[in-house]
Formats: sequence, structure tokens, C-alpha cells
Amino acid sequence: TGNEPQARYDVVVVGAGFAGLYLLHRLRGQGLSVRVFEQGSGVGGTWYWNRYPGARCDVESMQYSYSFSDKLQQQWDWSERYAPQPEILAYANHVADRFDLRRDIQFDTRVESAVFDETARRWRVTTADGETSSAQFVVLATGCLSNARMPNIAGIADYAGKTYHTGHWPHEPIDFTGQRVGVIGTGSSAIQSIPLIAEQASQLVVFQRTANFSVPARNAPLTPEDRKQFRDNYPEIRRIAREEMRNGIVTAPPEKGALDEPDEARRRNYEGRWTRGGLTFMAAYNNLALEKAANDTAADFVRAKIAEIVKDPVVAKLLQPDSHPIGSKRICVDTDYYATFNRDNVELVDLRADPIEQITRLGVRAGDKEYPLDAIVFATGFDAMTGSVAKIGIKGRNGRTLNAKWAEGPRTFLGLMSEGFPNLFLITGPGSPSVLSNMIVSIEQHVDWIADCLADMRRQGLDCIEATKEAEDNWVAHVNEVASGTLYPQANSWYMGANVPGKPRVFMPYIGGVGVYRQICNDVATSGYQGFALSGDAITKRA
Ligand code: NA7
Repeated sequence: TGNEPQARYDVVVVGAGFAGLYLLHRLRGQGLSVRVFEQGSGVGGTWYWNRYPGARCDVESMQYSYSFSDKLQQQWDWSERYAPQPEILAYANHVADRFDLRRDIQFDTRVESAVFDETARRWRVTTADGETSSAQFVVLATGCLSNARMPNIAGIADYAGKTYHTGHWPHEPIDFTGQRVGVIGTGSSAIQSIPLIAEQASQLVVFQRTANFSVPARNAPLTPEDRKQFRDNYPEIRRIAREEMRNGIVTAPPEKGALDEPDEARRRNYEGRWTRGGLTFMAAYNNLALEKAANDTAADFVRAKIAEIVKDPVVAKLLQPDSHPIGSKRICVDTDYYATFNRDNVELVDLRADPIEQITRLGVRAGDKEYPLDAIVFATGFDAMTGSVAKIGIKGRNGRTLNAKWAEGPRTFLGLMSEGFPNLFLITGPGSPSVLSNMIVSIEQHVDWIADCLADMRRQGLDCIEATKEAEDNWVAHVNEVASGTLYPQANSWYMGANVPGKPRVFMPYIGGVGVYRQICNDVATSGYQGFALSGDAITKRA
């Protein structure tokens, strides 16, 4: 055709974040030829793009790290309880070098399309520079929070000042000293960056649409003894994270419900967790995600804390979330977020009372007031879980596009594959625990499952795997059913696609827990891949 693919690979991987890096390492290790295409100029994915001030992981570093190499986990020194973004990025770079991964990664290369050729039973992958390659398998390691979303506010193009998005932050350091800065949004990214921007800016205006629950991080340096505690027990800690924890983060599992305790004992429990800091606040009781009355006790506790910290009662009231159960949007983990509103140079604008009308040449107009600003920071989040996949033109069997198939919400079997798209895998895709978990735990599980599956197929002379419609329908129903038994669907969250106008409202991640999920995936594999149709040249010829 004159348009023959220029290169042939066993596997093309899209994305060189934590998923893509480990996948490359595993697949290459079993003798497959692998090419990774990465849009950025470096590895790290989310941690490459999210460079805003204060960016950190909300999972503790000793747990938010790879477990596949014991040497690596014994040797890498995390400096703080929650590593800052530059350190996580340095870790990703270290892994890329240590395992000699870069030679198979092509940077600055965006994958534009992937089209399945039914005759050749291979994918044709085209990158933005027009190059095509042929791959037997494609794996989308494109990340769940990787497609930064700018809101549709009139006038952005007219604004004379500087604009930034937290999820797409410039590489050079930004100094807000002496500037009037506006931050739009009050999700995790805003909550992490606001205290630091407030220290630099002459004036900071925070535009809040929905108040969010946040608990203190209590970040601190890690001592050699802290690290040793983990290192000496890593095999067991990692096993518990994988098999026994719902979210892949080791903590004592709650045994009681919130209402099974007298008020005073409950208050002490919350107080202790507030003092220790971190996401495990939500592990105080076993029914916080399930029963509104139980959830209210935790929400009330945090609301009372906000009222204690924030001196101006009007501001405190605005900062107290009242529109969703605590935890039904990912709870934020902060350093001095609420206290920042006690500063003289910080102002909170309530967009529920005064919505943003437009962005003007000078700044933001909300209600009938115009706020002149030198810079606007959009902390407005992501087209989560499906956004980065949707940007790739993916065409499966019968010319059907993945976007058409997913028009009413993503459909997968186990979050790993979608029927009609043979040999196309997703890492931490919708329908898997992904964003409800410690991402690295989920990533390693998906990568291992896929790598083992490809090895099994090769051994058996099979070259094609595809989810069956029946298995997928059952799985989608199961994912919905489990979610509907919880309080999660009550929030307008990005879990529900609710932050993107027009996006279907479907609870995307699987809420059954990483341990249960892993067991299901393992059972599927050991049963000979029930729910998947497998075929190979030899078998097709016989049929
Ligand atoms: P999030 O959590 O999606 O937060 C986005 C914030 O931006 C949220 O407060 C939104 O308010 C607000 N937003 C979005 N669009 C607008 C418009 N048009 N006007 C005003 N405010 C708006 O993104 P993050 O980056 O903070 O965090 C994402 C995840 O990364 C986080 O959960 C962690 O897991 C890490 P809304 O709530 O929609 O009213």
C-alpha cells in the first residue's frame, strides 16, 4: 500500500509512567520486543506533569513504591513520610536507569491512533509524527489522572495575565512573589498548592465551588529507623497491602462500626487519627463508606476541626463541606490548608453564591465583582480514568471505535480489556480498583497479570485474546452493583465522571477492594481465562 508499518513489535505500550516502566521491564524480561511511546520528554507520567507547588502523593512513600525488586526497595531512601513530587520523579528516573529502560522508550511521541487489522490480527499504531508501527499487543498505560481539564469559562482567551493548570505545570520554577493570584478549584491539587502560593503571593483569591474534606498529612522527615521498620518487614507488608487491604495501603482494618461506640470513644478515635494524619482517617470504622449516619460522625468531626482552625466564622462555614459524604470524593491530605485562610492576604470566594461569570482581561468576574489578578491557577482536575484513552483513535473489530462503544460509559471485563478490541489491554482501567487504591499496588498487579497472560498464550501457541461480551456485561453489572451499595455515588465526583460536562454518570472504579479483585483476576487466569476468548493460528485453522 506504500503505507506499510515501519517497525514490528510484540507489544506497544502507551505511556512511560509507573505502569509503563514496570510493564516494559517485565515484558522485555520474558523475551518480547517492546516499544513504549511517551508524550512527555521524560518518564514519570503523572509525576512528570504535576509539578505545582506542594505536589505530593497522598499515600506514604514507603508504600507508594515498587515492590517488584527487593534490592530497589532496600536501597532507595525516601526522605519524607510523603515524598514531594521532585523526589517521586527522581525515583521514576532512577528506575528507568537502573533497569536500562530508556532504550525502548520513545519520548516526545504521542500515540494518535491504534487500529486493529483483523486479517493480520495485529494493531497498527500511528504516532503524531505520522510514523506507523505494527504490534501484536497494545497496552494503554495512559494513567487515570493524566488528562488535565480546563473548564469551559467564557473569556479565558482574553485574559492578559498568566494562566497555569496544576496538572500541566511548567518545568521552570514559578515565583508568585508580589503577585495577585487566583486559584480556581478546591480539590487535592488546590489544597496542596494553596498554602505555598499564599506564602509567596501578595494576594491570593481562592474560588471555591464545592468545599472538600481534608485531613492533615503530618508530613515529616523519615529517619533511618522509620525506613528500617519497613525494610525489615517488606515481604509481609507488601503481601498484606496486596491481599488483605481494600485500598492497598497497610493499616489496621477497622473492626467496628462508627455507631457501635459511645460518643467519647469515637471522638478519641477520630482525634487520634487526626493527630497521626493521613488517609487512614477513613479506616476509623468499617461502615463510613456505607452508612450515612456513620459517615456523618466523621464528617461532623472534620467540620468541627475546620471551625476550630479557621478564625472567621463566615469563612469557616464556607469551608465546611455540606454537599457530599466524607470520602465519597477522594479525601484530601494537606499541610496547613484550612489555617491558610487565617492569613490577611487570602480571600475565599463562594462560587455557589457568586458563580464565575467570565474571565476578563484583568481577572475573574464572579457574581457582580471583578477580581484583578496577575495569574490564574486552574486546579480544575482531570477528565479522569477515560480521558487519556479517549484521545487516542482506537478502532477494534468491525471498525468500531472505543469512544463509540464507551459513549454511555466505559465497559470492560476486569478493567483489563474491552470486548471487540482483541489484544488491547488497559492498566488500571475503569472497572478495576485503580484510583480507589494505592496506585502502585494496582499497577503491579495488572502488569503481572498481563505479563503472565502473554507468557501463557505464547506457551500454548495462542496469539489472540479478547473479553467476551457476556463476561463484560456481567462485570459491568457487578461493578455498578457494588458501588450502589455504598455512599460513593452520592457525590458529584470525578469517580462518577460528574466533573466533565456531558460525560456519562457511571461509577468507574471497582470498589470491591484490591484483595478481592486480585483473587478474581487470579481465578480467571487459573481457570484457563474464563470470560476471555483465546485463539491461535493453529486453532483458527482447525475451526
Ligand atoms: P479535582 O479533585 O477534580 O478538583 C477539581 C476542583 O476544581 C474541584 O474543586 C472542582 O469543583 C473545581 N472546578 C472544576 N471546574 C470548575 C469550574 N468550572 N469552576 C469552578 N471550579 C471548578 O482535581 P485535583 O487535581 O484537585 O485532584 C484530582 C486527584 O488527583 C485527587 O483526587 C487525588 O487523587 C490526586 P467541584 O468539586 O467540581 O464543584
